[in-house]
Amino acid sequence: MEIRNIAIIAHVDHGKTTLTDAIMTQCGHGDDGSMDSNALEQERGITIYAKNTSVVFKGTKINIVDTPGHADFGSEVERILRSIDTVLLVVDAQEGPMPQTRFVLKKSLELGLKPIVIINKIDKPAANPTKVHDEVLELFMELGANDEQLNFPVIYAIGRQGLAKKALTDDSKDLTPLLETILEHVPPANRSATEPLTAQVFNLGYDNFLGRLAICRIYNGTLKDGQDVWVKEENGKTFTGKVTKLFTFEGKKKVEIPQAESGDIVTVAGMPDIYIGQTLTDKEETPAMPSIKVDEPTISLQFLVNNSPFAGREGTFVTGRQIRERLEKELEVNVGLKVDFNPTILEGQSTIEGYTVFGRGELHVAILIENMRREGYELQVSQPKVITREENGQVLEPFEEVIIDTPEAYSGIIIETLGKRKGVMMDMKTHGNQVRMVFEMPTRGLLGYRNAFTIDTKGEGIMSSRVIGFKPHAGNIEKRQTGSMTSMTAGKSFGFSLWNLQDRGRLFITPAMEIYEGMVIGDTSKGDDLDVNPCKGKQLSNMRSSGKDEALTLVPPYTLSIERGLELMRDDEYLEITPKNIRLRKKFLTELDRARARRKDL
Ligand SMILES: Nc1nc2c(ncn2[C@@H]2O[C@H](COP(=O)(O)OP(=O)(O)OP(=O)(O)O)[C@@H](O)[C@H]2O)c(=O)[nH]1
Ligand SMILES: [Mg+2]
Repeated sequence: MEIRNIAIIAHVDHGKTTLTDAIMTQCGHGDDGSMDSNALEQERGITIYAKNTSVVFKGTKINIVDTPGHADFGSEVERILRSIDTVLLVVDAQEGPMPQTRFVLKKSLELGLKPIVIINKIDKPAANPTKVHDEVLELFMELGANDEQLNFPVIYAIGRQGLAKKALTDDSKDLTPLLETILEHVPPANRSATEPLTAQVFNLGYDNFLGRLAICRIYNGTLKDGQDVWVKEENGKTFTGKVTKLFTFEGKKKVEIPQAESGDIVTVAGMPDIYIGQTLTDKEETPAMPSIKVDEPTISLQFLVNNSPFAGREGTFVTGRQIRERLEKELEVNVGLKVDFNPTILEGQSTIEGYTVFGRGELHVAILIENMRREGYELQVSQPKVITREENGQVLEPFEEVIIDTPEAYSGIIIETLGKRKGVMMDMKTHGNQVRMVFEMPTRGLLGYRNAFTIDTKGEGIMSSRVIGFKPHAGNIEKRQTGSMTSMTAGKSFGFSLWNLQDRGRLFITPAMEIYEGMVIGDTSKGDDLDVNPCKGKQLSNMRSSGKDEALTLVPPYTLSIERGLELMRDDEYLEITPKNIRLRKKFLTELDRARARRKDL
């Protein structure tokens, strides 16, 4: 059977997974379920992990990799591009090219791939496929596409209805025009099974029984179950291993096979130390393929053993060793992640065991923490910091391109706020009463801004960003104008005291919650740190006469999630995460210790 290998790439939410699911359904794999199979993916409606599937259309096998569109998971996409022959670039017919569209297209063009462009969601009321087509063409030119690449085929689609067409005026009832274009346009994978074996690992998986799995593209020769292989790296490192199981994809399912030939994408078990970029060969002299480079992390934070007064109450895995082992396991599959296992972090008089974790953004790290807490881990983390670098005596920091679509009425406040956060406006276009603004700003200025953005635009604004590189440090940034409301007592929170406190700011807690001294229960609108008592009951004497007890209406709390916590937290705070709760706390729990620490800082 002939084979075609493709990846589907786009900006977040432009419809990759919906389209991949529709392809699977129309090729007889509807029972496999959505490509977004992970629990967190389903809850959030985004793809987090790149995944393979395989369908047969008109007697040809099409291997497809569905990739995540969120910029934090860009490292997933980069290496996938090395394993396929063509990309389907999906672009929303209303939004047009967005930051991640540019990033994934740039990487594809650099690798010499010739994309197929899919202008998707043409059913949207404000869709403008013709204009978006022009914008995509412009983007190709801007990114230096060669003539062959510029001559890309275009498909118009409604992924959600499983429809694709070659011209907007065509009638269509399914995805056949897209699948046909794939067969015509994507070069058949090399099927020469006789040459010496060369296969490269581009993704990792894990199986409780089989251990680490390597997902490889076979470039030459034949790979067999039970075969002894050399595993090689470009830098010369070589070791031997044995294939103990070999799988091919049928739909999303892995199916065991005795052997696979060049051109195919397979999953290999049996080598616990195998890693992305390594080459499998059957002859010692066969050279390794060029390694796969992944972009560097941009933020770092500490993962610490929980030492709050509630430590160990709610988690199953709480020790430093357990956290360490979990992080080591994560490193096996999470390519954008790095960890410094230097084990202790000093905090005042005491030491807390912990490690420094480096990630590609707040969401990247938040997903890891969320997974850990669901597995029963308990820990606390420090405020995420941007990673800086020194070059020729100059400090550099990561910068991002930010695209904002918002009703015009909110553009003023956004320009003002981003200006304070060192954002520089690069472009501004108005369509009707909508504005699209493009900014360049340090990642540091963006940290903690998403939440304010939602509030400033009353939920109507859309913001997306991606790292464009390291640039000279932009100087000091004045951030949150709010302060923390910290409990000065331990006990159970009382509705009455919360009712009194809610005028001073926004509360994170509800009545009848267990509180400890030093726990941050809200933020203050005035901007000062405030020590409060949320556990104070009402004096019984005034209660009866007033008769207004039922009238104590509490504003719904601003419940902390991991992402909200990471955004809100300040340098002198930790975010405590357990399977049951997320709490914000001061590093120093008593006011006296905080005062001491402040004095030391001066
Ligand atoms: N109007 C319209 N909406 C669509 C269409 N295709 C997908 N959507 C919606 O767009 C949203 C995002 O779809 P996904 O398929 O998850 O997008 P994605 O590109 O895989 O997103 P990430 O993997 O997170 O980058 C969902 O709410 C879909 O229902 C379409 O053809 N028309
Ligand atoms: Mg997706």
